[in-house]
Amino acid sequence: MVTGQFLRKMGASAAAAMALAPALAMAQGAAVEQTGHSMPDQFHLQRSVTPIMDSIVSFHDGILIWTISLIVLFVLGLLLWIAFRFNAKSNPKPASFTHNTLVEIVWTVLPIVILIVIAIPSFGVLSDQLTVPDGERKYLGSNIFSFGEVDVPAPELTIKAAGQQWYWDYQYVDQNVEFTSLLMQDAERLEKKPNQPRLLAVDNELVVPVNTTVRLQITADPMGVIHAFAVPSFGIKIDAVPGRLNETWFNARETGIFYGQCSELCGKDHAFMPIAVRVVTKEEFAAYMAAFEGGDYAAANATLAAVQ
Ligand SMILES: [Cu+2]
Repeated sequence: MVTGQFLRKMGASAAAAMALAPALAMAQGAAVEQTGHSMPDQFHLQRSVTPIMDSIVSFHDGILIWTISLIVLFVLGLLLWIAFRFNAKSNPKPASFTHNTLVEIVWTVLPIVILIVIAIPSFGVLSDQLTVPDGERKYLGSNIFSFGEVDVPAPELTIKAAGQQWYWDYQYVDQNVEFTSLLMQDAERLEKKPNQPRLLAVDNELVVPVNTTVRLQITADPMGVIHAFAVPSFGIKIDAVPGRLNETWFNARETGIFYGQCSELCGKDHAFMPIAVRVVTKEEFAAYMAAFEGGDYAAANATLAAVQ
């Protein structure tokens, strides 16, 4: 278990990790079975299906949750201590000093140390997210608090996503074919895709093959505004900036539809430009792409079984 490895490396108590990890796993497993979106009453992050999201989950469950919990408990303890020990009744004669140099140094230096301890592994995750694999670089092992290394193959597919006002355009760059993906309005969704979530279902999903590294280039309409492309299960969140090409990658290990949303407040329909990525088998993808390269997008879509 990656989380366990990480905690051991961090020198944290393995027993404590055991206590929290199953609770998180249970809460997550029960609520989000096989869905690529958040569920009512969901606790914890969305289910991970990529190496990058694994490292984000490890980072969260490993170091962040412990840091946050200990600080909350410590501050709560201080508050209770002050409320009970130093109220007017139990402490009728208040102290008259105003400064304590030692305490001030401690409360300055300690947060700096905590921030550095959090920052170092987070830089590793960030650099993994932003460095497209070349088949040689080891992933999730790029910092001193290693999450456990993963070999990621070089990309076999390049997709460009462009944020528009307010929808996404996608292009398979090497195949030079493109299409537009629009939010599916309720009436149409209830008729064609009744089991897909409201405000996340789109007319044309972005189709990608499973277990394949995909290079993702993100930009926005040059005359438009800034958006952000985010898919929680893939651990992706990257700005879509007019006139600029940002790059990230993913390698999804499960088939299914995984949803995301524009994550940069971009205008009146910001909430209505969802992202739906449909991960299919390699064979299905080959058939899809062959039809699409023939120039017929409707035929390409027809190669895929309808997901309602
Ligand atoms: Cu947007």
